[in-house]
Amino acid sequence: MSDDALPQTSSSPILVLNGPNLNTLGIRQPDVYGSETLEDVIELCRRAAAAHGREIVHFQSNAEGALIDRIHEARGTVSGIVINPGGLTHTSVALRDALVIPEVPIVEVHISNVHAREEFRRHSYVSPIAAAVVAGMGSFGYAAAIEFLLTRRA
Ligand code: DHK
Repeated sequence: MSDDALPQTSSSPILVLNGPNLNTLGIRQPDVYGSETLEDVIELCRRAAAAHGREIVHFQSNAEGALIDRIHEARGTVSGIVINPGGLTHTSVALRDALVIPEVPIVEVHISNVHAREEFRRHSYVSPIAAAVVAGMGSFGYAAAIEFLLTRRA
């Protein structure tokens, strides 16, 4: 990876990243994570971006390394990142280290209110490097995150 100036512009797409197990949305614990599928969530994100004439790119993986590789690729090509790191939120220094590499604002999203659940979900390695954190708003949290990134003042 070079240290060249980042070519991304303010109209570059928003990268929406989903970590482990989020491919099972709609099936997994619907009382906690809702009945919408990941496809539904991505469609919601697309609409939230399209309302501002903007686009998203989406990537989901159950593998930490694949998420990190995708974040590396995002450098210079995206204007912001919306990430639900799933369980890696609470465990992954490597994911957090990767997220600062693209040098764009990050919003951390959790569908559930992680603070009202088990104690281990209250700590996030990502929150300290995020511009904002959303938890407990269900799938709407992704749309809120995109709206925030597309309307915030730098
Ligand atoms: C999703 C997960 O998979 C959990 O590991 C997190 C998060 C919470 C969510 O609420 O979206 O603890």
